Amino acid sequence: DGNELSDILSYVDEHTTDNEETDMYGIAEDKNVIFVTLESLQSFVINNELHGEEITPFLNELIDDSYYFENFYHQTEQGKTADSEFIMETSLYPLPSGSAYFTHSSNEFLSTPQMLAEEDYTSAVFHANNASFWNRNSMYDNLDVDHFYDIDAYEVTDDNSVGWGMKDKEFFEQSMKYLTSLPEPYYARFITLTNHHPFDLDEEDATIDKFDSNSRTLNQYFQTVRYMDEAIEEFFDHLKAEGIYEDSLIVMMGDHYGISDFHDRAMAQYLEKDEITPYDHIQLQRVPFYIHMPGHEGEVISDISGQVDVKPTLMHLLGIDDSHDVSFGTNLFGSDRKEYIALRDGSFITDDYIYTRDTCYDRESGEVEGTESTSLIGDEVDSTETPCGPMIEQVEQEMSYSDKLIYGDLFRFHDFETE
Ligand code: GP9
Ligand code: MN
Repeated sequence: DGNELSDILSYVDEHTTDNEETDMYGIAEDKNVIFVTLESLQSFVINNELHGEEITPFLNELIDDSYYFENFYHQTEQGKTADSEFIMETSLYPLPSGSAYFTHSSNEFLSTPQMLAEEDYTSAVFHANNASFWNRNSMYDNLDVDHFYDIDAYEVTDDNSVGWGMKDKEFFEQSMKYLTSLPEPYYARFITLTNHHPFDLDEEDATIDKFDSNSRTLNQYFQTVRYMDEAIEEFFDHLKAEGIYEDSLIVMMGDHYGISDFHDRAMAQYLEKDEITPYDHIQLQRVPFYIHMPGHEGEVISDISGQVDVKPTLMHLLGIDDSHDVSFGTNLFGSDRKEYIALRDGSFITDDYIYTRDTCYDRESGEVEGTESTSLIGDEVDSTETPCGPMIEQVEQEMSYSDKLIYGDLFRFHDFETE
């Protein structure tokens, strides 16, 4: 109802709307935006080694001339890739269960493609899978995506496929003819596929040896991650060859974890730890986030950040006023940021602490803050006894506001223009 909506709008106004001008504002104005979803890529492989070799040589080097966010968390739930898309196209949280792509695909949203259309951008999504997977075809119509290059746009053969479908190198190569035909400026989003569970790869494509543990999944993961690294490098080469690279803003984001806690023993072995604690588990939810703009040196940014921040950040770089948007993230280049990154299960990360499973950890050391006081008292979380306490309820409140917007389709009652 109307009152509910106005509560939510004032919350968002107070906590996430920021019109701060920074020297990054508008630096990518009118540029083509190329966004790459890095399937199942987790940050722990970046600048890390296996058998004494870099796992991701290209992505490691790319950090030198990109804005690279080393403490960027995925915020997805059961909707996995679809959730990651939903978050970055709307700056809302994904649903606690199921996926908004299926359950709320005809809701009213103010999406990134829609906001960019107002600036004369053409939007396109490239993904060599069936259009109906994750109900993308319906959702993309609703989000105002102009062109969806799905499996029918590609020549998929047994030879150029593995695991879930077309290999990423082929995918990028075959995408180029469509990309170059788009009217500029465009917002083109590429969703990769090869680095997907169970991480199968043809022997001829493997350029790093498997890991050796009790987890076949983790063992193979390093190989498909390396393959992705090479595919991205080739994609950059195509962009350069077509003269697209120089004038583009290239943004890349891991969509969600690839290795679940089912593989904790193997993961602990790889990370040379005794065990994977709940604190480690949260730290493993970091995924790479790159903003690469040719000609800009960039920097490694350690501030905590998350997928809800992508949309406001993009708008900021493009110089698009988004003060009318209802978003739960903040521009990553601003100084007036929210003080936590909330994960969908209620866990959260602040500058100093990590809260998960009723326990508050020191973010730096991973030590538990306080002792028994972090446990449940009756049915209530004793939220005053740890330094995380004050934020537990706010995070819950924020999630429930986001859920209410989606479940109630409340944007039907909101006029984004006149706010
Ligand atoms: C499917 C691909 C993978 O098209 O995006 O989806 P996921 O299983 O990672 O959610
Ligand atoms: Mn995925």
